[in-house]
Amino acid sequence: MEIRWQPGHLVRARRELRLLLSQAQWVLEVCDARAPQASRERRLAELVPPERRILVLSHGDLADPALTRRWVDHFRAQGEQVQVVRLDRPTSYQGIRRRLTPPRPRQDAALRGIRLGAHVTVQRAVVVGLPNVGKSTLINVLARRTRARTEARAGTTRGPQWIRVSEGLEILDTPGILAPAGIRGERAYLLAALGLVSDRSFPVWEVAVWLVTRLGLAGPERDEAEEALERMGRRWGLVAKGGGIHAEQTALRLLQQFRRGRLGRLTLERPEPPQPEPAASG
Ligand SMILES: Nc1nc2c(ncn2[C@@H]2O[C@H](COP(=O)(O)OP(=O)(O)OP(=O)(O)O)[C@@H](O)[C@H]2O)c(=O)[nH]1
Ligand SMILES: [Mg+2]
Repeated sequence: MEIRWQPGHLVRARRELRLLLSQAQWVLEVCDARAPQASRERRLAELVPPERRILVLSHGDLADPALTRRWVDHFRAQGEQVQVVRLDRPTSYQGIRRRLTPPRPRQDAALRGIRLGAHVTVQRAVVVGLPNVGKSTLINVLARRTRARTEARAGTTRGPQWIRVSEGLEILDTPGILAPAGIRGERAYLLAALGLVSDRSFPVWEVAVWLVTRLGLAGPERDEAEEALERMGRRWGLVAKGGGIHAEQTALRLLQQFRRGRLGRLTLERPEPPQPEPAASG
């Protein structure tokens, strides 16, 4: 399977990545805790050293907690600064704010009460990551209000946008930036299952069959996964006139259930050395 999706605003944003990175001291690299390796923006580690970069694992509420701990250990062992966040627990974002804003200079007793405007230095951070990983949401939680538009659909943020999060902190929201060539192999299935690319850019039935097998909802054979999907379609009443199920609707329903955590807290990747991607042909 290969994902084919190149919206114009993402192509532009990719070209501007280097320029964006040069505009801030900090880079917040957001990935999805349910597939932290596959959902990372791979060129970032080469472009920005770990001292300037915080790896944010979003959707911590939907990921398997034990596997999330293993992923955190795995990334820390590689020298990364890591923070796991979850939308249902705003305090989980505090560690990011602490790292980004240096302690204020201690006020001299004699000066207390005088506004020390000159001492307030503004920290700037740029948020980057694949589409729909939760970049704008992260900014909104840190700003404690809705400043950036968010949606459960890949490709929501159209262009870079500076957002003032607090007195000493400004964050640049950016559109998700995908690798240039078509994404292939296992990574394509992982990104598709998580909804990090448009649902129109991949064959949904194929991804649903893969997910059923991956989650162990049926035996390892393709037939078994397809039969399990048939049963789900019937249970959901997605039956066509001829008596067969609406395959596409059934597949999408399963993907939605997984993405919303209705199947439980599930992580699709285990921390192991990354597999090399199959070489692009033609
Ligand atoms: N459950 C849960 N949902 C989250 C979390 N973070 C973000 N979301 C949801 O994920 C969806 C995508 O979030 P956005 O902030 O729009 O993602 P983005 O990276 O800005 O997406 P683009 O602008 O399309 O690149 C939204 O529906 C958010 O509510 C989280 O920690 N937990
Ligand atoms: Mg966004």
